[in-house]
Amino acid sequence: MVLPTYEESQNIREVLAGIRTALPEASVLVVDDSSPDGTAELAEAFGAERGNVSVLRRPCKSGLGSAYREGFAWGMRNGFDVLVEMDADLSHDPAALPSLVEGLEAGADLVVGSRYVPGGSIPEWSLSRRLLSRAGNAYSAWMLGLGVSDLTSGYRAYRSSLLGRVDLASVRADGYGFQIEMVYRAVAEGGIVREVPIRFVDRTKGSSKMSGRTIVEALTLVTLWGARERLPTRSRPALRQGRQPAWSRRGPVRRPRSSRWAASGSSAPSADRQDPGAEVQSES
Ligand SMILES: Nc1nc2c(ncn2[C@@H]2O[C@H](COP(=O)(O)OP(=O)(O)OP(=O)(O)O)[C@@H](O)[C@H]2O)c(=O)[nH]1
Ligand SMILES: [Mg+2]
Repeated sequence: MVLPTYEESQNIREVLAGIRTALPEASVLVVDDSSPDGTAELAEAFGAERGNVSVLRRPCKSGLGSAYREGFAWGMRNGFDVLVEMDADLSHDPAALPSLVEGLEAGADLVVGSRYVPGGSIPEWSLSRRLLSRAGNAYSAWMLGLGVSDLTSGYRAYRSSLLGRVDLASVRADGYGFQIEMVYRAVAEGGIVREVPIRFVDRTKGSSKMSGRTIVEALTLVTLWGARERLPTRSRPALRQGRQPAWSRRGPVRRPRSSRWAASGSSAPSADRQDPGAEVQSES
């Protein structure tokens, strides 16, 4: 479990206790950016009492994307087969952890805890906030041809073997963009992505660190990537160059609902297309 923290002193003990209840065997890595409120010390104290908590202290606030990159690299170096990410502000209910891990056991490479599949919910959000999030997700899915309804969710489980194929050091985005980029790259690597429903609640303690800048960054990157997807194959950059399409490795795949091929009226990719395919499944 990788938990990025910045000033989560009011939440960290409760989050760690919830994880311990939901997945008693899980090892937790808290990636803390020298929170002035003593979050790292509280996590270490919890670990001293209950065990199995490590704290990676970074010198200054360096962003969510880089915290996850360092946390995943730590997890892979230490030989973990499954790496889970979640926020440390109690927006993500630790009780949902087993369903994420079960999704991997059922064959997925990435399981996204989704607010937007049947059974998922965000009970407290206003209609306008809901619409903004849905629109951003729908735009990103359409631009990138991904059949995932909650691309910005930060509650996920990855197979390490998938993360090992993604060049983490070159992942550019932070915040919401980081979550979108990771699905995009997972699919580009032929990963099987699945969504399971989660209930997302707003934090009640501490303050949000997300800014409008991360929304602008995410939309800008998605637009650039989507434009690149629409270039002729030979003009595409290294991310997709030279990769054998996933459908030729794995046999037939279900196309993402919003894929370009579906949009262009074709139900299946033709053999000469260079775009990687991916199996994207939802579970209600
Ligand atoms: N290490 C580290 N953690 C961060 C940083 N920014 C945010 N976090 C953590 O990342 C998680 C998500 O951050 P939040 O501020 O809750 O952002 P959010 O959940 O997308 O937005 P809200 O809906 O406003 O809560 C929390 O556990 C934060 O403590 C950072 O720069 N470094
Ligand atoms: Mg939050």
